[in-house]
Amino acid sequence: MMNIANLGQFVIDGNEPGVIENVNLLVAGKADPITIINEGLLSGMNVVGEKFKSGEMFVPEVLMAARAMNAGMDIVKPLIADNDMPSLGTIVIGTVKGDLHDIGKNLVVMMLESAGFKVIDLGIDAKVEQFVAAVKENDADIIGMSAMLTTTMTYMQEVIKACEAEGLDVQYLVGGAPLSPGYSEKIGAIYAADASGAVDTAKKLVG
Ligand code: B1M
Repeated sequence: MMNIANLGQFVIDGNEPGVIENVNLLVAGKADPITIINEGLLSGMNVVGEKFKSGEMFVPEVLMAARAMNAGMDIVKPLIADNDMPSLGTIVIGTVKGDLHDIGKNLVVMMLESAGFKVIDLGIDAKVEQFVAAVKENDADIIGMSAMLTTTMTYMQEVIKACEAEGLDVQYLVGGAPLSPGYSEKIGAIYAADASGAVDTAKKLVG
């Protein structure tokens, strides 16, 4: 029978067919779905996060690993009752209004999901009303905003002001090339430089 610990290596290698085959073997062998996720898929993705942070892995490899992990998740998720799914917290995320860049944001989404967060992805060109509605609907802990243009990053402050006006109890995580820690602090948000940093920061925010 397939060893769960070995499954992590298929994720690290971005070997999607390998992940699918071995998750199916584990499921057929009656392995616990939560254990498959935690000790196989997520533990592999954690290694990927560390390697990305230390510069040992690069964006395309991380994307392949995340795709492989998600393929495994797609098999296991239907076997788990919603209440049993491990979740560190809920994050509503989007690339802000006027901005169509989503490669970095998608990477952040994948890493957050891999780390165990429930992520509601508003996609690109996300507007104040969408953020507010999604936070209310999902009782979210964090709003994540991405911007790649100097002309769109200022919109983040509008989202924060609107949420404050609505009295929403939520924290703000921001990132994207034109952002800086100083600017983020000024608008009342926490900055993360990359996808691994976003996961570390999100964990601290809900911890
Ligand atoms: Co655009 N673009 N682009 N572009 N584009 C940049 C950003 C630019 C720096 C290029 C340049 O001029 N050198 C420049 C911005 C200048 C500025 O404002 N300072 C620029 C411009 C000007 C434009 C247009 C205006 C061009 C035009 O039409 N005249 C236009 C704007 C469209 C719009 O958004 N309204 C435009 C369009 C496009 C494409 C559509 C062609 C394409 C986007 C495709 C897509 O995303 N689906 C595109 C691309 C690909 C780029 C570059 C080349 C690459 C961006 C990227 O994907 N990087 C970029 C130049 C560059 O960065 N070298 C450029 C890889 C990605 C993994 O990194 O997005 O930084 P990044 O994400 C990182 C971190 O920033 C961080 O983590 C990620 C992963 O580690 N991060 C977060 C991101 N979001 C986060 C959120 C978090 C935490 C961390 O918490 C929530």
